[in-house]
Amino acid sequence: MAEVTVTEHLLFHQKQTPHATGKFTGLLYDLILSGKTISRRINKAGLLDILGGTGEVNVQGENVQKLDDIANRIMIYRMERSGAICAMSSEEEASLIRVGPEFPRGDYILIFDPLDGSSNIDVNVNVGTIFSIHRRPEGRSGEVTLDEVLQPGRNQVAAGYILYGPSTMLVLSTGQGVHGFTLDPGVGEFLLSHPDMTIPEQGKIYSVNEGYSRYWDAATEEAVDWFHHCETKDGGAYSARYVGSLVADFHRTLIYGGIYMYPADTRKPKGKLRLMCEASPLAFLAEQAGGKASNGRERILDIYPDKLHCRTPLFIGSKKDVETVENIFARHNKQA
Ligand code: AHM
Ligand code: MG
Repeated sequence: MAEVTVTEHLLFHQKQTPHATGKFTGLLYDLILSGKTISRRINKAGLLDILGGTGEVNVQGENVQKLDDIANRIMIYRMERSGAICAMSSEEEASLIRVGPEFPRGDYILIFDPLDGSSNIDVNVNVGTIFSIHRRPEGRSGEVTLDEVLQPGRNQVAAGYILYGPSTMLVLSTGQGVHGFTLDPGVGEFLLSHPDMTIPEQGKIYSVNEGYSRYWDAATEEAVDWFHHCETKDGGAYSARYVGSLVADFHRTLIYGGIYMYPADTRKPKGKLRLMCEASPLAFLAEQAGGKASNGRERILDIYPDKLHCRTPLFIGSKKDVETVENIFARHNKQA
C-alpha cells in the first residue's frame, strides 16, 4: 500500500483550498506535533508519577487531572509559538489566551479541550485532544476581543481530534471531508489510514449515560426510550455503548454510526458539554461525514456562543437517528 503521510496530505489539500495558506498548514503541523508529544506522555503515564489529580478544580468546577494540566501546557507552549494564531481558548483556562507581543501572531483562533475524557485516565481508557480552528473576522487587527472568538461553529475552517487509544489517531476535516490518520510510533508519523470517513445514515448503537434518567424531562425520556424499542435496518435491536469519554464515543459513532447523546437534565439545564471546544468541532466533523449534530432543537453549528465556556445538550451521529430525536423534541415543544 502506498503510504500517505499527514504532511503530504495537508500539502496536497493546501493547493486545492483557497484559505489554506502555508501558515494554516504550519498551524496544523504544530497541532500534530503537540498531539504526538501528549501521546508520548500518556503512553508512559502509568510509569511516571503523572496519574491522578492535581488537587485543583478548573473553571468548569471539575477536578484537574495531572495529565489535563500537562496536555494543556504542551498545547499552549507549542501553539503560541506557531506564528499562525492570534488567540486561544482552552477548556482548562478561564480566560482567553492572547498571543503576543513576544511571539509572532497570525489570523487564526484555536479552541481546544486538551484532554477530553480525563476522568477515565486512571483506568487507562481512551482520551483525546479536541480542536477547533476559526479565522479572525476580516479587517480586525491589534488586540483580539472576545466577540471575535465567540463565533458559531459553522465558521470553523478546520476541526478534529487526536485520540489516544490502542493506537493514536488524528481525525481531521478542513472542510473537504473527514480523514483519519494513524500514528506509526516507529517513525513518529501519522499515516492516512481512514480516507473519506462517512457516518452510516442509520446506525445500530445508542450512547447515553442512562444513570441520569431520573433527571431527564419527558422529551429526553421518550427520545432515549425510542432507541430501546426501535429496529435497526436489519430488524435487530440497537446496542448500548457508553465509554464516558466523548472523543471515544464520538469516534465509534463516526465509524459505526448510531447516536451519542448528552442531554440537558434538571441538574445541568444546559447539558454538560462545552459548545466551543467539544460540541462544535465534533459537529463540524459529523456534518462533513454526512451525519448531523443538534441540541435537540437547533443545529449545533448555528448556535452563537454567549461566553467561552458555554454548554449545550448534544445529539450527534447518523442523520436518521439524530432526526428521530429532533422530531420527538419538536412534538413535545408543540404540546408545551
Ligand atoms: P472532560 O472534558 O472534563 O473530560 O468532560 C467531558 C466528559 C466527556 O468526555 C464525556 O462524554 C462526559 O464528560 C461524561 O460525563 P458523565 O460522566 O456525566 O457521563
Ligand atoms: Mg472534554
